[in-house]
Amino acid sequence: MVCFTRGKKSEAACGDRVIVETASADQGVIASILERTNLVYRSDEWRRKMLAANVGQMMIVLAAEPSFSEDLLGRALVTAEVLELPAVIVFNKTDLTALATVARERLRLYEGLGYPVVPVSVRGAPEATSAALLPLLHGQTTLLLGQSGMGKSTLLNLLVPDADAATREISQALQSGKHTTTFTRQYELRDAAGAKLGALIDTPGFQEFGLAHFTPGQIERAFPEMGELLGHCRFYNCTHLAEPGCAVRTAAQQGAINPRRLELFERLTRECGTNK
Ligand SMILES: Nc1nc2c(ncn2[C@@H]2O[C@H](COP(=O)(O)OP(=O)(O)OP(=O)(O)O)[C@@H](O)[C@H]2O)c(=O)[nH]1
Ligand SMILES: [Mg+2]
Ligand SMILES: [Zn+2]
Repeated sequence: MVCFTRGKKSEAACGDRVIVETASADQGVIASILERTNLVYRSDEWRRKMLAANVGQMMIVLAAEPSFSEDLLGRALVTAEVLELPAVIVFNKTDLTALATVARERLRLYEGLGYPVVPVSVRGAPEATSAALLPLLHGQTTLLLGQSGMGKSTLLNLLVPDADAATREISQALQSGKHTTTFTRQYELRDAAGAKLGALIDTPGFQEFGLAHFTPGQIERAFPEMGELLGHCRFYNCTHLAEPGCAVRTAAQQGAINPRRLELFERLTRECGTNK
């Protein structure tokens, strides 16, 4: 049934559970949205963009090509930590061997932090990809996140054959300046016999991922490598940006915190609270 909202602007997010009132034989109206277990969204100073609600885990899809942004990867991981969602990094297009070797090296840092990295080739080795990912997707509602062209919809089409989601060659996508997937949608994941295994949410590729809605406390707790250091700075309200006697900065100077991660922490802390 096609359902509409009462107001002009929809407050419902993909994955919401809603109460629907029947308006006609084939139309309904969303009367209310049930309480959410979580809501994944991004924000900047001016606006918020809802991604999905009631998510069980995140799969961040990266690829050997196009080159991925570590800033965006870091932001997705911080979101997962704040919302207490498990995060898996899916590293796609390993068939592009030379590029994949270089990109894979950049991911060692994240593996070291405890995030699983699953190398796959959705197009080159579809059966092995399904075998590697299906056990992780079982019983979960999984949010697929990533930049444009990484292969999220290709992966969705592999796992949900009747999804028929549009995919596009990267060169075409970049020339048109548009993303192939233009809206967020949840799909049911079923086994060969039709039994429900879980759900997959495909999203449009993002180019920015503002986290202005998080607090500094949420940000610092979202960095696993800082966990044991918190509370050991000279000042109890240390922001870890410039204070003397900061345990985080000392650890970074000693090489225990990667400079790329410290820089991300600084960027996110400066963004904090600009959208309340
Ligand atoms: N070489 C190679 N190409 C792949 C693989 N998986 C996907 N692709 C290609 O990558 C391109 C982009 O794939 P999409 O699935 O449209 O990417 P997307 O992440 O959904 O992009 P948006 O919808 O714009 O966010 C397509 O041309 C795919 O065929 C792979 O394993 N190897
Ligand atoms: Mg897509
Ligand atoms: Zn500090």
